[in-house]
Amino acid sequence: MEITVADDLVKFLEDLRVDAAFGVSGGFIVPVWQALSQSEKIRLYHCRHESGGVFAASEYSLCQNQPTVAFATAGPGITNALTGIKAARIDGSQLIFISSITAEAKTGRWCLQETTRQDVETLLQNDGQGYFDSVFVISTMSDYLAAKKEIAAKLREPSGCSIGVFITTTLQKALLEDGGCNIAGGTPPEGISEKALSQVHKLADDMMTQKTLFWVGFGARHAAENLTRIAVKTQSSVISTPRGKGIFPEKHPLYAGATGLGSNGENIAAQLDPRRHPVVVILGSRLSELSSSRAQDQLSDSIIYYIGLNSRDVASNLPPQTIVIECEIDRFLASLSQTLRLKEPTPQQLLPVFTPSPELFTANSEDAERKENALHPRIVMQVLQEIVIDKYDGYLAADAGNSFVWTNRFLKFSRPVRYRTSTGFGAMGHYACGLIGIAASTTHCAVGVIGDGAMLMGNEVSTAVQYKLPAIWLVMNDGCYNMCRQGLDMLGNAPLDCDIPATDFALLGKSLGATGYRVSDKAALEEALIQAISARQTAVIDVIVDRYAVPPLDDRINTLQKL
Ligand SMILES: Cc1ncc(C[n+]2csc(CCOP(=O)(O)OP(=O)(O)O)c2C)c(N)n1
Repeated sequence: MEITVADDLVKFLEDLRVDAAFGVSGGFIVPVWQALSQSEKIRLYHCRHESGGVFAASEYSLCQNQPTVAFATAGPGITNALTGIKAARIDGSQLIFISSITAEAKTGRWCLQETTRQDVETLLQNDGQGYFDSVFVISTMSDYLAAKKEIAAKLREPSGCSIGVFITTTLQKALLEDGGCNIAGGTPPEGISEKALSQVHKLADDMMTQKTLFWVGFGARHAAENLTRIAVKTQSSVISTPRGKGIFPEKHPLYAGATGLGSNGENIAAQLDPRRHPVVVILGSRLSELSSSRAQDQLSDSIIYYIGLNSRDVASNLPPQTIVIECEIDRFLASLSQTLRLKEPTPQQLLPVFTPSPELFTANSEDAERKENALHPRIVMQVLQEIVIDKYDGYLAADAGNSFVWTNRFLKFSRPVRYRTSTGFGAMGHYACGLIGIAASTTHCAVGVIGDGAMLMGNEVSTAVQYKLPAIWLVMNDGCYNMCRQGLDMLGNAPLDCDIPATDFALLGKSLGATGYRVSDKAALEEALIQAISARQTAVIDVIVDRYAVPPLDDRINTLQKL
C-alpha cells in the first residue's frame, strides 16, 4: 500500500514510543500536522506559542522518560520555538522537533517565511553548544530513509537527545512506494564496562573506610532505589542539586540539603568539608552555576568521584583530582550495592522519615509575619508542602524568578522528578507554558509556581482549557519583576523601573476559560488549592504576595558581583 512520507513518519514515531505531540501549525507543516492528528497512538496538543509547545514537549518527555514531538511551521515557527529548543537540549529531554524548509528551487525568491538549509543547519554547532544534538534536513526520499535509521539509533542511547527534523513540504506529501520501513527503537545494552567495574571496587574500598557524601543531580533520577539502599545501609549523607530534589527523600535524616540557587550555603559548606566527608560522590550533575553555586570549589582536599553519562559536559566544572566514571548511574550503583554486599534494607529503613523542615515551619515567626492583604512567600511554601506535595503527591514546577529560589530552598520532595525547574537555561515562561506537558503526562496534580512577570511573558492556559488538562497556575503576584528589583538592591545599585501594573490573574484565567481564584490569606489559598486539585480543574490561582519578603539569594548575588 502506498502511503505518504508524512504518514510513514508518524508510524515511525509511534514505533519509537512517541505518544504526545505539542506545537503550532502552519502552511509548511500541514501534511505532518494532518498525519499526527489522524494517529490513534499520538495525542496532539495544538498550542498557543511554539516555545510553549516545545517547553511542554520537553517536560512531557522528562516526566514520561520517552521521546516526545514538538512541531512548528518554517520561518517564525522555528524562530519562536528556539528558546524552548535550547532549554530542552540543556535539560536533557528526548525531543523530536519537526518543521520544514523552503524547497531549494524556490529559495531566493522572497517566498513567505523563507527558510534555507543553511538557516537550520546553523542550529547545530560542532562545539556541542548549539540548539540540537542532531539536525536532519530532508528533501529527498533517500535523505528520509537514512534519517530514520540515524534517529532510531540516536534514541537508543540512554542519555537525552534533541533532534531537529526539517522536511520539505513537497517531500512530506510524496508517496513512499514500498509502503515505508519501520525501525524499532531497541534497548540499550545491559551491564557496565570492565573499567567502570574496577572503579566500583575502588569506590567500595573508599566507602568502607571513610565517610561518604553523595551529591545527587538530575541524571540520577532513574537510580533512586539503588541510591537510597546504598545511602541508608552505609549511613552516607546525601545532598542534591535543585533538579535532583526528591531522588533521595528530602525528609530523610540522612538528607542534608539542596545546593545551588536558594541554598543554605553555610550548611552545604559544612557537608562538603573534607574532615566531615572525605569522599564525595557526584551523580549526574553538570554542577552548573544555579545547581551548585560552585560549592565544588572547596573540594580541593577531598576524594571525588563523578559518575554519569556525557562526562565531557561537566569536565570544566569538576576539581582536577576527580575520578570520572562514564557510566549509566543506576547500573553503576547496582554494581556498587552488590560489591558492598548490602542486604536488602527493611521497608522501615527505606521509608522517608517525615521530619518537618525546621526552616519551613518557622513561617509563622516574626520574619514571616503576614502583611495586610498579602501573603509571605514562605507561607505559600508551607501550604504547597502540606497540600500539593504531602497530601496529593503532586508535581510542582517553579518558573524563573523568585519562585525557584523559594521552592528550591523550602520545599521537600520524596520522589524523583516531582519537582521541575530549569537551572540550566532559566527562561521565564518555561513552566507557565511547560506545565501543560507535565499535566498531560500524569494523573497526579500539576501545579506551577509562576511569577506575575513570567505569567505575562507567555502561558498555555488556553491550551490546557481546550484539552481539559488539570493544570494549576499559582501566580506569585507581587506587582513587579521582583528578582530584578531586589537583585539591584542587593547588588547596591540604584533602583530601576521593575513595576508591573496591577493585574487580576483570576480574571485573566477566567477570560481564557479556566477557573480563577484570587487569594491573599492562608486559609483561602488552602481552600482554592484543594478545590482545584480535587475537582481536576484547569485553574489560575492569583496569590497576592509580599514583595518585601527577602528570598535566600545570597549565592546568586555573590556570583553576579564577580561577573
Ligand atoms: C526569557 C527571560 N527573560 C529575562 C530573564 C531575566 N529575569 C530573571 S528573573 C526576572 C524577573 C522575574 O519576575 P517575575 O516573573 O514577576 O517573578 P518574581 O521574581 O517577581 O517572583 C527576569 C526579568 C529570564 N530569566 N528569562
